[in-house]
Formats: sequence, C-alpha cells, structure tokens
Amino acid sequence: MLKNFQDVLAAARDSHTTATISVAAAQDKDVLQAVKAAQELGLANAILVGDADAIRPLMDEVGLSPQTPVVHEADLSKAALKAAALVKEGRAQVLMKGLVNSSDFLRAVLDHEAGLRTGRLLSHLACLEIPGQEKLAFLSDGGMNIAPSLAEKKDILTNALLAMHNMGLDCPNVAVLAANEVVSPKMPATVDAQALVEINQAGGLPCCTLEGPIAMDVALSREAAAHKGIKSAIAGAVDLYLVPNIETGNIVSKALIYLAGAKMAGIVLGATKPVVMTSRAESPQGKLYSIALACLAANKNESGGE
Ligand code: COD
Repeated sequence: MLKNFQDVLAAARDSHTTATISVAAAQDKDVLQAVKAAQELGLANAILVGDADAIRPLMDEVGLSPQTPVVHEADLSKAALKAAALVKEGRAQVLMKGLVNSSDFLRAVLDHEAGLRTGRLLSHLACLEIPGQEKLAFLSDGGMNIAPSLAEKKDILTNALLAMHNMGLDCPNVAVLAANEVVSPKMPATVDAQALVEINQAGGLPCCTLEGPIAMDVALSREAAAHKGIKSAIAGAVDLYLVPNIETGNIVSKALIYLAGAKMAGIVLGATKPVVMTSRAESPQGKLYSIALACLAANKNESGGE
C-alpha cells in the first residue's frame, strides 16, 4: 500500500525503468528542479520544450545537465503542442505541464494531430498526502472535467480505479461526495451518486467499495457517521473521493494544501501516455511526486492504450 509520497518515489524507483518526460513550456525554475531531482533518482530524463533563451539560464541556475535536450518554441500553446507531439512520436513516454495554463495544455493533449487521445474520457486524478492521515487520499476530478454528466462520472471513476489498482490498491473505498446523504432531485449530485451505487452493484465499475451520496464529514469520520446514524463501511477509511464538479475538487485540494499542509501530485488519465499536470504554483517537490506517480503509471501502462 502507498502510505505517502516516499512510498510512491520508492515504488517508481524500484520499477527500474527510466522514462523520458516531454515538458511543455519548461521555462520554470520549479519544473526544472523537479526534473533534476527525477534525473538524480533515476526516474526520468527530459526533453525541454519552450523558450530556449529563458530555459538555458534556469538550467544553469538549478544545475541541470547542459546535455538535456531543449526544443525552442517561445509561444506557450505551440510549445504544449510540440511537447505532446514528441510523446506521440515516441521520443518521450510522459508529457508534463510547465509554465502554460491548464486549458491550453489540455487542448494540446486533446489535439487531433499532436495529441494523446484514446477515444476514452480523459480525467485528472489528484493524490494528496495529508498530515495526520495514515494513507494517501485520491480525488477526482478537480482538474479537467468541468461539470461531468453521470456517464462522465462513471468514466472518471473507471480511470481513477484502474490507475489505483495498478498502484497496488486492489479494491479502493470510494466516496461519491455530495452535501448530505439524502437523495433529492433538487441536488443533482445526490441523484448521480445513487445511480453510481447502482452501476457499481451491477458490476459496471472496476473493483471498489463505493458509497454515496455521502457528505464529507461522514466520509472523513467514523464518529460523524455514527452520530448521524449512518451505516457506512467506508467512513473514515476513504481512498478515493469523487467530487461533483471541478470547483469542488479544486477548492478542496487547495484548502488541504494551504490550510492543512497537504502535499499534492496530479496526473491526467485516459490518454495514450501518462500526463503530469500540477498547478503552476505547486512546489518542486509536488511536481517531483507527480512525475513519480506518472512514471508508475507509465511502467504499469495504466493510462490506456491507443
Ligand atoms: N476527455 C476526452 N475528450 C474531451 C474531454 C475529455 N475530458 N474534454 C473535451 N474533449 C473533447 C471533446 O469531445 C471535443 O472533441 C474536443 O475535446 C473539444 O471539446 P470542448 O469544446 O469541450 O473543449 P475545450 O477545448 O473548450 O475544453 C476542453 C478543456 C479540457 C480545455 C476544458 O474542459 C477545460 O478548460 N477544463 C478545465 C481545465 C482547468 O482550468 N483546470 C483547472 C486548473 S488545474
């Protein structure tokens, strides 16, 4: 079981495979520090795509080998497309977001020519190490799908569960989050949650113990569940939180990072190759953890085939 990011780093190192990362808009010190740490750990090499005049001095500053290939493209969206194309051509096995905004980066991932589409829904999976918690928490989708339909929520769950299975979590506990446990048409998240429980009962999802609708207090605390008189097999032991929309996921993750000192890694699932997508404000350490998570995914080929 992966209890924390040290376990993720160790598992990625133990796989003894070195991936090449194609970095989109690599002119960012934190990204280059993460790439350097990944090289030193033997996890990955890199091709840096972006503004070469800005990248080279930063490489010197962080002590990244001058042998690391740099592909010049000053325009941010074009750099994202070029970085994706390198992965598509097989010159790199992992795509990583640098100093480009998430939407432009994701448009490159989805580009019909250069991109890494599979025909499956692509979704973002966040992995959080939260101080005081005994295991990693996974959350989806706070990074890509804005207001997922029921069918998209099923795909988001499938992507996350397959990835977690490949990380050694065989049958994760899943909370389909809502504001409370009562199903009401006035709160569509509760209706979808009930439908997802039925889909899972009918065998429509990869192995998991899924409950919903479930409020965050019950998901986090066995005592809260007992107090509210709710019978739950997963209260206080949730592995994966499915959020109803992107705002919820984004806000929860950022609150955990800034208020609780959580560390976060982020990857996009469902593409032909693993994709590292963290916030531009994420620390070099968070970016390194994301690379390690993506390398694990790459080695296990979990993100899906062509
Ligand atoms: N998976 C597979 N295909 C997709 C997906 C997906 N998740 N999203 C869109 N597509 C396909 C559509 O089927 C269509 O063929 C094409 O892409 C364009 O679809 P649009 O018009 O909905 O796409 P865009 O380009 O307007 O938006 C797609 C984004 C992923 C860029 C958009 O959804 C977005 O900006 N998401 C939020 C990113 C973000 O800001 N994250 C928060 C910060 S971390």
